[in-house]
Amino acid sequence: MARYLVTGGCGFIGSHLIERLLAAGHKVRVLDDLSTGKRENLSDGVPVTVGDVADADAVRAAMAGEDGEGVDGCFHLAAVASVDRSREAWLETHHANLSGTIAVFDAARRANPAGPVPVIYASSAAVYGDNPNMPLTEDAATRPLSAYGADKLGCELHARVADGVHGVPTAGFRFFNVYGPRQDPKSPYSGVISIFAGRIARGEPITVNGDGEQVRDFIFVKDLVRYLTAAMGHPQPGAPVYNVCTGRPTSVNRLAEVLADLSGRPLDRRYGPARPGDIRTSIGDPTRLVAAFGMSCDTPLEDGLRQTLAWL
Ligand code: NAD
Ligand code: UD2
Repeated sequence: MARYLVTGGCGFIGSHLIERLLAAGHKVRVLDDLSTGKRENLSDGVPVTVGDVADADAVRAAMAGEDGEGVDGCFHLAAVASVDRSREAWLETHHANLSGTIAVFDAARRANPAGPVPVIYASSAAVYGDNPNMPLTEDAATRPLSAYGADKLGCELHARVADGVHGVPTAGFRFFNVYGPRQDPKSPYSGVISIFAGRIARGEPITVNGDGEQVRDFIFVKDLVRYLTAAMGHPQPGAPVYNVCTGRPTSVNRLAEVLADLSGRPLDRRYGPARPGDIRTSIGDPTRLVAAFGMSCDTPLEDGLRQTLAWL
């Protein structure tokens, strides 16, 4: 049994991670400002501190725990997870997304008398920006187009400092497009799958941005959280980063058709203007991920979509 702090634990991905940690018998506590996360995403009894991850005192206190028992590691997922929000609220999202990450690394170096504790953190495929070299390997050039992507790249650079200068072991995961139950279908900042699934299930029209032939690499959330827990179990030196992806492309048009088919509803699809700055193609190469962890993101899209629809 280990004790972990999960920042952003009330969110979509955090809540699945916590489910897995609790099932394995670990003790978990959460730091979350509840800006998009919800307590209802977690089972009763998981202690939640409501606070800002960019508040260094709040992070230190959350790592120490109420009884001062400390932690064995931190999963850092708290962030403003929307590219659009990072355009609208540049400085505010920067505080959460980059300063918040530095606050976590900083607290991790003094979290235990025995020494620094590992931090497993969420990066993003957004670090690649418009790099056209598909599928993207971790060595592909990073050229973020958004404040969100720039801050996630900043997290990776500071992870190298955390590791090299302060002895904090880290692992960063460049999530591609994550989907699954508990991704908010009502938020305009949510992922395309939850938005489409919610609207199709309610018999409402969907809007495809642009021609719908843009493609994404969709990963099911339950596949993803296995890597986070595995990385915590085997911290590696050198601040490694890993793509979390399937290597399989799906267009937005195809996604809409499969969702309509699975939910048994007619597809009312309308086409709107392309989203400014939208990336045309995003496909990751999972080779490094599979080599390091010995497992791939293997839930077929249809299965993951069925589970997502069943949750609505
Ligand atoms: P989410 O919005 O459901 O979860 C983020 C959580 O962080 C929420 O509970 C929110 O309340 C909390 N939070 C936000 N700002 C905070 C702050 N300043 N202080 C404390 N808590 C704060 O989003 P998610 O999809 O679960 O994302 C989790 C992580 O994965 C994020 O770091 C995100 O950038 C990253 N990510 C997600 C995707 C995706 O496809 N969903 C893709 C790439 C990366
Ligand atoms: C996702 C992540 C982002 C970042 C990025 C990495 C979400 C919400 N965002 O951004 O955090 O990590 O990947 O590159 O998961 N679309 C429509 N209609 C809609 C909604 C979306 O056509 O109603 C299109 C959208 O224009 C885009 C595609 O669907 O072409 C995917 O959009 P998204 O917002 O789900 O994800 P993305 O790839 O912009």
